[in-house]
Amino acid sequence: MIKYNQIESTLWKTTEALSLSAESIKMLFENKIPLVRIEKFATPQECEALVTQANLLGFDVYQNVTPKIERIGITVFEYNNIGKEDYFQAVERARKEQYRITSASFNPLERLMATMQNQTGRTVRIASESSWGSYHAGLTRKIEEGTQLHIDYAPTEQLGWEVSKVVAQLAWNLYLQISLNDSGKTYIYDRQWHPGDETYKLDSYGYNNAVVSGASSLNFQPQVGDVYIFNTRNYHTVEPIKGQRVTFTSAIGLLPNDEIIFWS
Ligand SMILES: O=C(O)CCC(=O)C(=O)O
Ligand SMILES: [Fe+2]
Repeated sequence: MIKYNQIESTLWKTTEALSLSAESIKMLFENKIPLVRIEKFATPQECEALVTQANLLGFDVYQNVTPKIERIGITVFEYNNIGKEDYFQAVERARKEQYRITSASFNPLERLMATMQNQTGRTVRIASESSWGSYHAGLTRKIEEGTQLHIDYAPTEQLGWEVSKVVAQLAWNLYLQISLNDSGKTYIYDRQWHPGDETYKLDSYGYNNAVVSGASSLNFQPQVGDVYIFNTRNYHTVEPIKGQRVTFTSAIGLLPNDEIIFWS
């Protein structure tokens, strides 16, 4: 029986990134490993074409988030305050915007979902709700000033949304444009969120560093074209970069019936 609610630190059996397989994804959901990496998921040309289109379309900034994070696409995180109805009304427009970016190159979301389906043999689909329809999945995102220490975990953050039924949550990021100068690394801690942690919460999403004191961590410097997948119930942070840092990303959740869902 898989235990998703273990909260002890030092659960990881390795500090290496593993390649994508049914087994590595299972271990990532269980927080037994820190990272899955798909090398050369996309070519430099494919990534560059996505960035060119995204820049033509223009990025919006995340609401209520400091330091600044820019994105194209909509997030349940931001619509928590605005309302679920508005989120589902915005889905179609977000999908059209995404098509304008991906039609000039390729659709990273479709490629990743197909890869996951092939590797895991599980049902892989976009999250949906019977009364509202499909969620949006896939952001083009710029994190250049870094993030606060945070988690992304629908069972605590998206109460009242169907995605809150997931029993484990990951994020995948395809790195589209990265200035390689030893900055902009992603740090992941071997410490998962649990309810008592809310006393460490600082604002809309950041947590005090004390919450990870004593926990082991790892960091990685992404390369253009690579996908990294990690468990976002684990505290994580992105350091500021000197230059550009653009990704294509979404959340991945595991439902109790073993289906894998994607949303943003
Ligand atoms: O950009 C990254 O490396 C990770 C960003 C992040 O916090 C996430 O994908 O949940
Ligand atoms: Fe995150």
